[in-house]
Amino acid sequence: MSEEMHSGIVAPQGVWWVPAGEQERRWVRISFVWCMVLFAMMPLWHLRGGQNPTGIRGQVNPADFVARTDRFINDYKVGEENGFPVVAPPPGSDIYLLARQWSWTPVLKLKKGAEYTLHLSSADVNHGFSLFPINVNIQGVPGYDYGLKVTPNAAGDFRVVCNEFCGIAHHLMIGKVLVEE
Ligand SMILES: [Cu+2]
Repeated sequence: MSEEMHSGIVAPQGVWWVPAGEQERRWVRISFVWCMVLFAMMPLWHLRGGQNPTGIRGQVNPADFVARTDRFINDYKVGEENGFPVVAPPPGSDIYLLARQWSWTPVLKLKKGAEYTLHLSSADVNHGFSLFPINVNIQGVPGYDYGLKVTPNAAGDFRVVCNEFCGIAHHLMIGKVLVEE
């Protein structure tokens, strides 16, 4: 049988068991070294880059998280806005933000320079916490309490935008964080 004539039944005559040429080996070595560089960058950038928040994570029953958020609202409620409670917790306290289809509860009123422990979770599906116009991104996952030490370093009126598609009214899911001097 000639070399050109082959089918799925008769294996073509190959060359892949010939040892790799020097050029090919060089590229394999370069690729390997580059893989290692990228691999090392993950932990390195976590520590040096300061862009990955290190939080306190724990499991929580979604209904329990809703109850905790309600308690938090009852404790520190100062008003209402568009039917949503406005909550002004004291500095140093644990603050709760509940994501659900399709809202963020409550409106948080914080003090600039004060430290809080933010607890974020969802009552139903995955939501994305994105603080606008500042680049802060956290996931709100049902069943998990994502705790994060936060210190607002700028006063203003911020929006919380959901950046994880969560259903038909996802684009309307906008929360509010107020930071006072
Ligand atoms: Cu969404």
